[in-house]
This record gives sequence, C-alpha cells and structure tokens, in this order.
Amino acid sequence: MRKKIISFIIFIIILSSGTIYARDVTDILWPETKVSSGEDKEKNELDSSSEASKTIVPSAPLYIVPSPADSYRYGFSTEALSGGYGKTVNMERYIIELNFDVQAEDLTLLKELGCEIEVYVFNMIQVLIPVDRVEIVRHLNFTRFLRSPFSEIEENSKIFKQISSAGSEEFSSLQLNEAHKKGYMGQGVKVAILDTAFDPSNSIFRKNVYYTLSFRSHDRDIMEGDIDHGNAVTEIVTRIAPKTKIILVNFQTDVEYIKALKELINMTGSRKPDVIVTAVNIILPDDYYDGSGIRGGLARLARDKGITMVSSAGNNAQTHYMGMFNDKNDNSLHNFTSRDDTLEVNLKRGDRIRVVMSWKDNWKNPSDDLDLGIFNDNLEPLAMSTIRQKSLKAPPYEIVDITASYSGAYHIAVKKIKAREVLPFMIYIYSLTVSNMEYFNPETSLDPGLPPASDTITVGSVQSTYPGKLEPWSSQGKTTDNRMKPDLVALGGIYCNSIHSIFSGTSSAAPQVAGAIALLLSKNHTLSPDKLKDILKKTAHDLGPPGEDPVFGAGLMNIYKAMLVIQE
Ligand SMILES: [Ca+2]
Ligand SMILES: [Ca+2]
Ligand SMILES: [Ca+2]
Ligand SMILES: [Ca+2]
Repeated sequence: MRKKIISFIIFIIILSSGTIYARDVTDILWPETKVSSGEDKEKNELDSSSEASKTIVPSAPLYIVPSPADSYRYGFSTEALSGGYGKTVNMERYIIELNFDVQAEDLTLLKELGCEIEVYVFNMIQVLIPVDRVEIVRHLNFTRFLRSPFSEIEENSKIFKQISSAGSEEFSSLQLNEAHKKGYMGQGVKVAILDTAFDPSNSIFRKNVYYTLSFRSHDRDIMEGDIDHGNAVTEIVTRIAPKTKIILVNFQTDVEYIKALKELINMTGSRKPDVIVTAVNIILPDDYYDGSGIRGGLARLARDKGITMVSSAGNNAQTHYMGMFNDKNDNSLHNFTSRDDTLEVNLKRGDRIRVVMSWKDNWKNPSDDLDLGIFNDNLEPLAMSTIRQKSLKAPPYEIVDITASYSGAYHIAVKKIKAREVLPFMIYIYSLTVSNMEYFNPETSLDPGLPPASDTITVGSVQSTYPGKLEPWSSQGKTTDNRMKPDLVALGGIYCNSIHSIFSGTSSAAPQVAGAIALLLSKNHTLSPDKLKDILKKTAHDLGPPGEDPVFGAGLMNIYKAMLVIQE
C-alpha cells in the first residue's frame, strides 16, 4: 500500500517536472541554409521571388510539414464552396491588398477572370478566385499582394467562459443600481455591437433590438459564428442600459469587419448609432500596434461624427513577448536569454495556436526581415513563416497556425534575415489554453487595431469579486508609441443568463462601459465622445499606482459618480 503511494508520488513528480522544466536551447537548426555568407544571402534573395514566398499568409506552400488541420485557408472546403456557388470550378477565398483604393475597373477585370467579389473596402478586396487563376490574380498590376483572410480566433471568447477567477451577477462595485434609481436607463440611445454572431430573438434582449445587419459575405447569417460571445456581450449592454436600443452587426473575416465598422460609422438618420462597442479584436497587426492603422483611422472618423467607440483591451498579458532582436551566439536566431534561442510553450494534444510576430518597421515599405518558426521538442521544424518582406513590400509580420499533435513542449524561434542593430519586435500567442509561455511581458500587450487607438475607449478587466485586483490576462499598456492605455477597467467576469455561464475576459468589460455611456447619454444626449471619455476617466476609482497608469488606466469605472457630474 505504502509502496503504491510512493510510486504514485514519484509519478506525479515526474509528470509535473516535465511541465515546469524549460530547456535552454542554442543548438536549434533552421530548416534552410543559414544566412551567414554572401552567397547564402543571394540564395535567400532568390528564394524571395519564388511563388511560395509571395503568399502573405502561410498557406500550404510555406508550411514545412503541411497538415490539412493546419490549413490557413479560411472556413469551408473548396468542394463545399464550389457546390455552394453552383459551379464545377473550385474557388478559394483570398484578400487582395492593393497599393491604392479599389477602382471599378479592378473589380471588372476580376469578374472577367471568373472571380466573385465578396466585399471590398479601402484598398482590400475579398474575392473568390478559381484555383487555376490564383497566379494570374497574384500578378495583376493592381495586386500588391495576395493573402488569406483573417478571422477572429476563439481566444477572444470561449476560454474565458471557463477560466475566469470569479463570476458575479452584480454590478455593485460600478454603482449601477444607484444610477438606475435616478431614472436613466439608456432610453433614446442606440448602441451598435460588432461581433461574430447573435440570436436577435433571445428573450433577454430581443425587446432592445433595433435592427440587425450581417456582413458575412458567405451567407449573410446573423446567427452563424460564436453566438454565445455576441449574446453575452449584448446581454451585458442591456443589463447596464435596460432601455437602450441595440444594433447587432456581425462579420466573419477581417475585411468584413473593416467594412462593417466603416458602414456603421457612416450610418445617417435614425440608423446612426451613438456608441459602437467591439469586444472582438481582429488579430491582424497594423502599424506595430501604435493605433494609427486603418482601424485607428476609423476610430477617428467615428469620434468626428459624434460616435463613441468602445473596445476591449485584449486578453494577452500572459501570452505576449516583447524584445529587441539580439543574437549573442551568432546563429541568426534571436536570443531570448544568452543561453536560449527558443521560446518554449506547453501545449496539449489538439490545442490550436496562432503565433503572430511583428516588428517595428515601415508598414508599407519595410526595411527589415525576420522569420518565424515552430519546432517540436526534438527541435525539428513543424511550421515556418518566411515571407520576404523587403522584396515583396509585404507588411512586417509573420503568422503561423498549428494544431498540437502531441502534449508537451513546443519551441518558437525567430530568425534574422535582415535586422537593424536595434529592432523591437513582439510575439503574441492566441490560443484556447496557452498561459505558460517561457518568457512573457504583460506590458504593451494590447490587441492590435482599435485597442491602441487614441479615439476609442479601451477597457481592461479587474476581478469581479476583488475589483481592486487586475485579471492576470487583461492586456496592459502603454501603446508601442508610449501613449497611456487602457483608459479604464471594468469587471472581468459576469454570469450571463443568455449563455448560462460566466462570461469573462475584457470582452465582458467593454460592454459594461458601452452600457454606461448609454446611461450618460440618456441624461444628456449632447455629450461628445471626448467628453464622455473624460467624465468616465475622471470619476473612475483609482487603482494601482496613484493616477492614470498602464495597468488599470484611470481605474474602475463608477457609473453613479459619472452620472452625478453630468448636467441634464
Ligand atoms: Ca542566437
Ligand atoms: Ca527555451
Ligand atoms: Ca520574413
Ligand atoms: Ca492608478
């Protein structure tokens, strides 16, 4: 009996030591010729013009070990697609990025080639291309590059139904009831919610639904997607602001998201929203997370039109690495420490992760080039992203998706093709389960796009039952250009009746702020987005170091105090 217990204990120790132990690794071998001599460099330049490296996203040709489960191509199979479109030809969905905004003749030419235009906005066209025409489209003179669409990844939602540290049905720490007792319920205010899916007939908020709009090119279905996420966000808005009208808008891909945001902001008359809340952040990096990209520009437009943007900060404080490229042992791979060239992460078999690396560079005309690789615990390559940024004028990022084929350690490595002496770069890991990166930095871990934008209210999360404590995953500021973010924090876990579960993450916090703004606007509808942000920040309960800080922003939102300073 005793022996059994002892061996059981030993077994446990062995098991757990395997997950704690992180190896120092400097002998990793990149599966290409090392770029050290001039000759090798030339070869690499040559590689850069090959077909494989022209795809901006690591679709099959860029994978060392392609596996169907890891295919980056979006969504449905080509067979299903051709069936759906009633054609015998196979079509694949791509995004064409152009040098300039889309012109009518570009669309005409694509149609003549047998392509189906799904949606276009600014300099991006989402298009179905017959598989045998992909290379033709890639080489059209208006095509800057071709890539696969990006979609929201489950990271933003599902995980946080389970791992929240605490749930709460109460908004007492926000002083919501006190605000409601004054009679302000969000009446006369319209809040648009941009998410992946909703059930507009859900009994909890159906009376609030003003109109719905689907930007999903494939099926225009408002209910197709992560419906729990959208429902929970909507429920929270309407619990804070029970009489507000809500506009439900969904999308599937990054281009549809941009299109939806742009159209919402440009709505006129009675359809125009007062507030737009996005608790889904498309992970496509832009302008090195400084808030100046397309989404930052749309936030500015919204502000100018009197629409207040609210965005979740992200859930990446523990899944984000930030560093300056350095190579102490001269093997072209970044040294995470002087003795370690790999960033280890433990995965369980079946886990899906997406690793996104980007560096600080000219987004339209990059001068540096890093590559990204994932290796198994024997340091054999599993997946690589090796875009030649300079020759392709491709944006400075690399993205790899993998599905873990075994439980255990995986190694991420960063290779220098060309890098300045001091080159800041960041790695984000988006996944359902990862919270054990060997090296990580909570600071500057905001999601890309809206969260770092000046003209949005960026919301982080504190623990619902200990509102003085930050949720450990809540993304922190500052922005990469050293501006203070997030703006505020709200509660990180709310029990939602619409999903019969705790809904957690900064996705839960952002709609609390959107609802609060609806209450404030129902007291005084003339308040500008800047004024609303200012009031919420000035009346927030300061947390952490005195004054505004990059962890809690101005502090925990207090709806009642904000209400009191507003004149009717
Ligand atoms: Ca190295
Ligand atoms: Ca390591
Ligand atoms: Ca590269
Ligand atoms: Ca503070």
